[in-house]
Amino acid sequence: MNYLRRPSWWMPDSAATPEAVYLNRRSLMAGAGAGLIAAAAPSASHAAKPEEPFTPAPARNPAYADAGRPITDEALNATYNNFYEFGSHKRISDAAQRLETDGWTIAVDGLVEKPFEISTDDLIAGAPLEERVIRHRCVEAWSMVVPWVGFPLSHLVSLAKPLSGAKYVRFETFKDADVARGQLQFWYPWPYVEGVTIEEAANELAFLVVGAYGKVLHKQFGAPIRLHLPWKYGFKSIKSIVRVSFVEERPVSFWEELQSREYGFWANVNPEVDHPRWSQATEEVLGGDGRIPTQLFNGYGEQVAGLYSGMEGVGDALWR
Ligand SMILES: Nc1nc2c(c(=O)[nH]1)N[C@H]1C(S)=C(S)[C@@H](COP(=O)(O)O)O[C@H]1N2
Ligand SMILES: [Mo]
Repeated sequence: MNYLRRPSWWMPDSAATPEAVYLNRRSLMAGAGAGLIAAAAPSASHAAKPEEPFTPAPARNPAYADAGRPITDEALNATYNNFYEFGSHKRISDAAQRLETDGWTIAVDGLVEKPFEISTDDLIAGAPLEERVIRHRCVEAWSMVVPWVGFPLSHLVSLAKPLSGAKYVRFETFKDADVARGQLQFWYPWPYVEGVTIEEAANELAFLVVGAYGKVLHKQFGAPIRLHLPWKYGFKSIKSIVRVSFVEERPVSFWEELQSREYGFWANVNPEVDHPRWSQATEEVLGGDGRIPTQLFNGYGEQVAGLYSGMEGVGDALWR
């Protein structure tokens, strides 16, 4: 089990520092950059509302400063979304404004030392925040590049202190059909569920997103907190998370439950394994001018290929 291991570029060491000192040092560092007095620096996005500026602005991680293509236009991205809770089409951004993120909490439970509930405000205030410019590849064969603000999922895993029997991490989205009218579509298996292995959760690319484009996360992007797994098809990147469970059995995700032949558990991006109904060889860049070749693991093989060594026997399931 190596989920406490930090990537080589890791700087803060909260484990070796009392939490208060650690938090203070973060404000100090951020404040110094902006020419502010540390004590006057606001705590990270405390009680901030979606689309307000993210203050203090987390530093861009130099390892993920350039996605090799331009950042997708914010206005375009913010009006082209998959969020079936608000409708089974791309124009859900208005409907998603019904989402209320004040007082949002996440339950952390299952095979952990001690289950707990934490507000997203507290979680964010204690997290090693950074910005990453990252590629996203939807299983529908379109893609985008987003400057996400967030922190590695491994931070939440270490807070959770999973027991040795925990093999998978299961994520769940809110369920409230009064807010999310798409949830009246009873043939979908609400709530939206996703999952990863504990090893995938420890990978430096597995990211919990709480902001985008320098702002507190837009509602349509899955406020106040969503996952992003850039080497997997977009449906794995579950939005508006309310529960994170550490479990022994492999979770069955929303799309797998609906159509397991088309949407599997692994869903790693691979241009050579087609979706049963369309090719995955190329992708349409959102706001771009035409199709480009799709890359194995969406171009993030260096970070994640090792997770799947020796898994050839899994066959196409690894790729859809
Ligand atoms: N809860 C929830 N999460 C979700 C979805 C959804 O419908 N509901 N759609 C997924 C899909 S298919 C994609 S491509 C991305 C889209 O994220 P975006 O709208 O920020 O581009 O969110 C993923 N997360
Ligand atoms: Mo998607």
